[in-house]
Amino acid sequence: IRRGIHHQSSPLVEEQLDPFSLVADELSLLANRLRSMVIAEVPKLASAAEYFFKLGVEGKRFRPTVLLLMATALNVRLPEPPFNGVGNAPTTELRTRQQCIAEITEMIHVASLLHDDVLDDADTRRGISSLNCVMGNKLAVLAGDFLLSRACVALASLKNTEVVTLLATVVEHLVTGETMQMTTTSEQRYSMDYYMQKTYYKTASLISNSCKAIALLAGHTAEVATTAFEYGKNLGLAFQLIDDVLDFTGTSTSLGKGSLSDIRHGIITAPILFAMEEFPQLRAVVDRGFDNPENVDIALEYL
Ligand code: GRG
Repeated sequence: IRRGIHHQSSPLVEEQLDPFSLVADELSLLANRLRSMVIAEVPKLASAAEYFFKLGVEGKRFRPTVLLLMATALNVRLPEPPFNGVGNAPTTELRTRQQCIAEITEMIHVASLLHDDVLDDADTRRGISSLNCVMGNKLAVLAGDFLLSRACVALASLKNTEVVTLLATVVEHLVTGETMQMTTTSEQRYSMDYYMQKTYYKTASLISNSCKAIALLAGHTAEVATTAFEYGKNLGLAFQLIDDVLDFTGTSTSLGKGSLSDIRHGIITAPILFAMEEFPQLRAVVDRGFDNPENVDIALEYL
């Protein structure tokens, strides 16, 4: 950021600071690889599974970008004395295996989006009609299952049991986070700890565990792998906090889905929890529920 401030007039520097442009070539390779990895035998399933891998509806590719940058950072190791000048260069094979983690992560992510839209009865995703809206709930669920299966096969091909366990556990975490959200009791609803735990499972676990997988594949120590995990965890939590703020401040066009969807579903996120700390009277408004749109407007006044 500091470099950006000093060189604001230089488009070259700005471009170098854009994390997505740093891995642009690999992201287009990933897009092609993903398209070939999600081809299904039965035509209906094939069109459902490829729905969010088509050009223009690929999403931000936040997770693959973080992972490819993490790989870049971790594959270059500081020489340890006595340095013999060889042995530290990252191999193409290593990079390919890390690209595979980025692909698996994106497939798990899209599978979770497909299931999430069914559970929420959402009609928009990534600026277009959700898959459940276009092909129905049943095919959307099956397409998500299919993507998870393809992700498992790709994971197995890495032949690294620790990495398999990490990413298989992420699927459990996604399901756990979603269940926590669905079954929140009135007491848990106002607990910041509960919100953070749910957010770790729902969003941060995928990013943190895949960052750790990148470090393990590069042959780093458990200590470095844990640091990569912590980095991914904090980034994932921050990502969700911003996503929650955007739900209040964004428009349907900027979000690619309806705004105010959390509060309308009665889901209490960080902006409300923080506002409640400052304005305890907000609790009575939240307790009334948000079936009545007027109550949504009253709650928004506090934010
Ligand atoms: C089948 C794996 C699986 C899970 C089932 C439904 C469910 C359990 C989990 C839902 C998890 C979920 C959707 C969490 C929200 C994570 C999140 C912030 C999504 C939005 O990510 P972006 O903004 O989306 O990166 P794009 O579209 O840009 O990829």
